[in-house]
Amino acid sequence: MEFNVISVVGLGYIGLPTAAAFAARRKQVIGVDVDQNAVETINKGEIHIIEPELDMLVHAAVTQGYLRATMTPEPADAFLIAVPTPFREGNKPDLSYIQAASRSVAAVLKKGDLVVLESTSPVGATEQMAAWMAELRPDLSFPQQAGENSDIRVAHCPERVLPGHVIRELVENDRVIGGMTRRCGESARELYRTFVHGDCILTDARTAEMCKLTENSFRDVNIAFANELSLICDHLDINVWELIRLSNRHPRVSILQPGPGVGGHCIAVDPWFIVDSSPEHARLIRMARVVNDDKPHHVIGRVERAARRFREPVIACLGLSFKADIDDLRESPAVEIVRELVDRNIGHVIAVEPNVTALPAGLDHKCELGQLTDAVSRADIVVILVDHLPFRRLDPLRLHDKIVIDTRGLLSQLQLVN
Ligand code: SAJ
Repeated sequence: MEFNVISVVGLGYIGLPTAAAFAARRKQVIGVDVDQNAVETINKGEIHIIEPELDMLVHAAVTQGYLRATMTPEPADAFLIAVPTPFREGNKPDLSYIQAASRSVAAVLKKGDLVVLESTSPVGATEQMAAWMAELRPDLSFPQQAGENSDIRVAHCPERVLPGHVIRELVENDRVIGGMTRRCGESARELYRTFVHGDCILTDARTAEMCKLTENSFRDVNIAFANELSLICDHLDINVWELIRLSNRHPRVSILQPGPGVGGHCIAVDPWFIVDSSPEHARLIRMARVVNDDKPHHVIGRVERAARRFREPVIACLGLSFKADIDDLRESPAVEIVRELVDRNIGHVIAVEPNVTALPAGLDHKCELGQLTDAVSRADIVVILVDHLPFRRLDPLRLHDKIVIDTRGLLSQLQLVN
């Protein structure tokens, strides 16, 4: 099967780099998005999201004529669906974006086409997507109706790239490909081999769906273990960072790092898809979510207790993004903590976030966006929320007369370095 024209539906953090990766291999790529601004920006050869190296790739792809964006799907040989799968009330997965995307694609499908779901999805979503498309196209056969002989092939191939390293990981990471039938999987594998250097391993769609959820839940459970240790160590007056460093000297122990909580749109969301599918069995996975979601409140409590020592405390909060050296503030525990400190009027809060030029809505009029050196020198309390590079370079002497609440273990690294 030859894939000359590839359509990527959803031009966000995953879809746009994927579209650019195909275009860089000289495939004709049609990007589809409902956001007019995204479509216009891409067609100018520019990007609407921040990811290292992506701007150059997209610029080259558009100017050389391999990539263009549109708001409505057009015929293609393969369609990749990379739209968000958030959760709605009650931590239930919201498949409405997948439903809308697959229905819009169904309208332009022709015999022999491949449709791949890339969005992280609960188990059964790929079959559901195929059912939605089949409803609209009774003239075509789908794998659930015709098995290996279907007109349309359908597969799930979850993305696994780390924000900030997307371009490299897209090419190097192994891919798990779950076909609704063997031929569906083989067809998707051929498509991904266009740019993937890692192994492309075949399985069924349900296993591929569960595999992605498992990877992120594994990380969530392990971070919860570290976060729980940090609470126990606070209580017992033990340095958790030293404890973890020492424990990790054991050849079969590898504990992750505690933090102010777990942020981002993946690890804090995906485990709920497992809990929702199998609530009576997913006890540990649910509890890990609860432990990690609770961590910001513990940090706020510590700041509140420290602030009682001052009449008008000045609190410098270092970092707002959900992890180091990125500008993404969405679902960030650091933002949650700063917002709560400000709302409770605990003191004068100065937020330091070197990767943004303005505070997010809701914080902009309530706290100051400061510079590192100035904020630290004015502060009574310094709360380290993100381990950004400039913070890792901070001279620990600047902190000697401050109360430091260090959620990232930066201080223990600084003391080791100096
Ligand atoms: N965190 C800790 N302690 C740690 C590691 C992380 O507190 O030891 C926190 C971070 O500060 C951050 C959150 O966890 O708030 C998530 O960060 P992350 O770097 O672990 O992961 P993400 O959300 O940026 O990307 C994850 C990745 N999944 C895994 O590593 C299993 C990535 O490969 C996935 O593609 C991505 O989710 C996704 O899109 O699902």
